[in-house]
Amino acid sequence: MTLHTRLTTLLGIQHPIIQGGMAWTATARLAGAVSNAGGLGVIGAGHMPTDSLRDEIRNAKAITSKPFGVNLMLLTPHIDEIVQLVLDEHVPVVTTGAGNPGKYMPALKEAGIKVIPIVPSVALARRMESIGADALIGEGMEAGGHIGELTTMVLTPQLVDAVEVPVVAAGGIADGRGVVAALSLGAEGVQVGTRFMCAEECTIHPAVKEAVLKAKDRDTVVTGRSTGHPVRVLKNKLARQIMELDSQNRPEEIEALGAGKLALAMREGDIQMGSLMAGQAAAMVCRIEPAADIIAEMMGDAETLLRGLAARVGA
Ligand code: TUI
Repeated sequence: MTLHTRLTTLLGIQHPIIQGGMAWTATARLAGAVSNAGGLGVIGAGHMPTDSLRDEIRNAKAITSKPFGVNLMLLTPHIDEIVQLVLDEHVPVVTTGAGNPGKYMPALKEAGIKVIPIVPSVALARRMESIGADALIGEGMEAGGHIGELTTMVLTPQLVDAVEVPVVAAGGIADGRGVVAALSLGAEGVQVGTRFMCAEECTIHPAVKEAVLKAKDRDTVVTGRSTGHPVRVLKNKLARQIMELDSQNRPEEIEALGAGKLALAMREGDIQMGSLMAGQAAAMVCRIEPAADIIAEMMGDAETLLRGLAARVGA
């Protein structure tokens, strides 16, 4: 059995799993592996220079002939140039994060690109659907990185009730149980970030993978609320310094202290002074393994669980 939803049909993928487009983390190697395994691999553009992203997109095309996506991080200053690049490169799917992609929607749609905005609220979801979003990712605050206020458990069903397009649940989903829970809430797919940080093909520094593997249930914290851009990270020295500045309401100093710290973690492996963006599901990640194994296990367990539930109610 495979799970088909409107999302798998829309994207031409085998399994309803989108890999989170994590900045400095989701490179072509991970995205290509996820797409080859039947999910949707996504390159995280983050603050990447345009030339580097072009190379990454071409690498992904060399690794996989299947659909893949690019996540546009809308706070990046050269976002106009990045949008032009994904248009020029005919990237099949775009997800967007950290803002409202409205300005870019007409050009992306015109080019035949499937656009899937990540939204933290019902109001933004409705707006995105009205301007042509093909699907929506509702991201709960269990997720890592920049987050909204609502949990996946309450955001997902409200989005499903508010819009017609397929809804993808994100935040806190790392195994087959999460997939079934998301489907039960009406989602037609899941986005998984943190678990893919520990995929073999994920190119982040091994010290960060170790930190994710070690993480327990209460090891993430939300920092930077005073800046208006709250970010969930694994607790470390940097997180404690930012929390202290948050408590003193000194947002400018947080912005200055945070600059470049995601790359410091993911590329250099500085797990004390780097920004270890990861979701609460870090505590559920137990091993480093190929992306294909992550997808096969999640979908296999989801299917077994669905059958078990059906048997329990005598269906
Ligand atoms: O975008 C993410 N996660 C991210 S982006 C990122 S890079 C960054 N680093 C420091 C500060 C800020 C960003 C790290 N992690 N997830 C998707 C997501 N999008 N979560 C929340 C949102 C969101 C928030 C507000 C989407 C739209 C939005 O709209 C506000 C508006 O303009 O209406």
